[in-house]
Amino acid sequence: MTIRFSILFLSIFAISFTAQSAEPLLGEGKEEKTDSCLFREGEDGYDLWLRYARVENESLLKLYRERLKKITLNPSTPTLQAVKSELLIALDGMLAIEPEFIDSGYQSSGVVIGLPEKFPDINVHVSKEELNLLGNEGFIIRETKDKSLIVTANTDIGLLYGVFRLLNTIQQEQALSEINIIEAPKTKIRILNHWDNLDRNVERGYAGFSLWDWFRLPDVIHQRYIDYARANASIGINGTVLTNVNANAQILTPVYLEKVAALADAFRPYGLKVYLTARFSAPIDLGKLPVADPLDPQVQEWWNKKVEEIYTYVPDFGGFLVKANSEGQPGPQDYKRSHAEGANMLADAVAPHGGIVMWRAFVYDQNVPEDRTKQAYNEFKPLDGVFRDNVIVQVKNGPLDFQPREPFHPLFGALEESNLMMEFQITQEYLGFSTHLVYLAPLFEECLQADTHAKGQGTTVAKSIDGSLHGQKLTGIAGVSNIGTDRNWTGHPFGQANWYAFGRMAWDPYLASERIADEWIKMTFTKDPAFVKPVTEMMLNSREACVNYMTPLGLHHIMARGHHHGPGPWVSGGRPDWTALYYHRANTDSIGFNRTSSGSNATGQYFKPVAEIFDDINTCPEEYLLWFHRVPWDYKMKSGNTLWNEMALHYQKGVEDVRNMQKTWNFMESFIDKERFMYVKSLLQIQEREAVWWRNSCLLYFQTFSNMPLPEGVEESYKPLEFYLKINEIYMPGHH
Ligand code: BDP
Repeated sequence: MTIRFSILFLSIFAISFTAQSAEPLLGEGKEEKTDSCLFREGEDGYDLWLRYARVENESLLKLYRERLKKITLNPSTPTLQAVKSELLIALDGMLAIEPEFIDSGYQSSGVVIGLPEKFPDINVHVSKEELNLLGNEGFIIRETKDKSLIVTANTDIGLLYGVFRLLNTIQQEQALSEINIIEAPKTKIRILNHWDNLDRNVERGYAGFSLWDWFRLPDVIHQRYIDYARANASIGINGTVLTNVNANAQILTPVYLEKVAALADAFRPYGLKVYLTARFSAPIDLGKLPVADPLDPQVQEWWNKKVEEIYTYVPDFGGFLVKANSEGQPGPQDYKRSHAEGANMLADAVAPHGGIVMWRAFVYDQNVPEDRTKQAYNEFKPLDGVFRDNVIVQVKNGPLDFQPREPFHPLFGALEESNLMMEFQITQEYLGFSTHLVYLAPLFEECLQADTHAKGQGTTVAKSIDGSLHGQKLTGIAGVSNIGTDRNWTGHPFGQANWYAFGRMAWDPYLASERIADEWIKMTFTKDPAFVKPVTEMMLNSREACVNYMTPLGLHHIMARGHHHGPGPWVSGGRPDWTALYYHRANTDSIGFNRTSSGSNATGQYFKPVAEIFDDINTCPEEYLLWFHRVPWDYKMKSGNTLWNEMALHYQKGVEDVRNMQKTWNFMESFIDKERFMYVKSLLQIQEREAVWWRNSCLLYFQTFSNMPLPEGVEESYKPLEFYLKINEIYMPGHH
């Protein structure tokens, strides 16, 4: 099987370059095929949600086989060749058939995949209005009156997305009769941000090294690049930023651009555009100019030329992602220019080529005497409306930094005249790295469904980023990737669910976490309800478990210094806004950061009534209590417990929830392959141990302030605080 698919895949790319298959393909692993099921003894997780396991329902299998044995599809472009090879893999796996492909002609009762302009008969079944709704990436899957199944779109990429959706429907064993799906993505840019360095270390990467084998590029095109593009296309991700936001200007030199071009060629059939990070000082670093001042004509000229050069390598280059004047990165403020002046200068360089600039709002400075969580809003709100049309401001979901729980960022809803996109972190820098099972969709959903009240009730964050609130034309969602060279891509098998969920929610920010988990489990493990139901529940609860054992009740930024692995509520000294003390401010009376109108007034950055709700300790949701309020240890919580007891009980609950996850998982052994079962089981052991580590460290430490005993039901630590304080810094991935 492997060899046959190699040939197929490679034929797609033979047009533009010579490809070599250096790594095994999807579908590896010991397989034992029977007619009705595909049982895999050892699965290493490489196949992701594209395992294409055999359909188990006999009657559906028959219907599918009948339906898909003949497919009209003219593979006249690299994208349509990709469609064809995907169908061959998928239908071999799911139905054990090799369909007959017909280049032209409309067949009633068969399957037709094509653009209406190529297959005029499709127009009988699809209206112009419907096609208008689809834009460049949407699709229609429809069973027509004459019982043919059509997949149509305005572009080849739309067809590819449509076919992936069709395959997804079969993977979930849903009926095709009367199927009628019309879908278009709700955001334009759905993009992964790789924080990958040129030496292949991945900043905050916990799944091995960078996928991009710069040393062997452009000659060697690993099969993994293509499988990466397939996986992204299958969930509608249409862009990838190859390099770290803490940027290295070398990526903009010809030696690297040639390599970037090879990746772009490999990804192009799958609709995946390549973007790069731009180091703001590149005109100095590479161009030997004395300054990088955005208003200096020489600097503008340098970027114009550089961009022109990039487009000679990558004609459909997407544009730049920029981190400027943040955490030591150079930027326009080095020359007393604003973020808008910096962004617009780059935007003018890429505009003639159709490129965009994603300018990050993650800016803060220890020299600014202001609550760090307020600084981005203070910088960017006054610049609203000043950015060029091809600039999009990229805002992290919360105002601090990807914590297990944060309130939504006050810039959502507040930027009315500038394009605005979301940045989520898929890699679990603050949620247990790739050893903790934490399903992030509930975190994404909580933020997307938060009500900004920017234009009254119901103006959710989702509406502020899909353009429906303020009518922005350029919209998007970025996710900091959790992918690396680990055989299973994400380190933790359940980390794959976070990549999957990110893509699904970028396509449709209104999707529910539960539905996404259900889809993912069925495609990744098994459709057996006795597995799907408990594992869905386990996943849905896992993020709250993590919040509980790490940062309950609005605590934040109490992780270890530098590598951020494990607890560090005692971290002090050095730059204050990188310590834990700056954020929890515990003393013998109270704990928490007063961000109300009597404190830093961060609450004032929100619209009413959100501002008032957060401002008042009686109405502030308890999950954000210590984020916004300074609270005495004996404060009475809604449950009747004191704050101290409540905090301790939350920590305990986090640990117990992980133990329950272990119990759930132990029952799952008979449903799936041994390899993934055992691997997840071992990882859950680590998670339990580290949940206890977090609980004990935080409670022992905070107890030195509260001076209160642990309430009943909370386990005492066997080890003293000194033990935890002394846990040595050991090498941690993602940090160096
Ligand atoms: C922080 C990470 C740091 C990133 C930064 C960013 O610790 O490595 O460079 O975010 O988003 O959370 O730029």
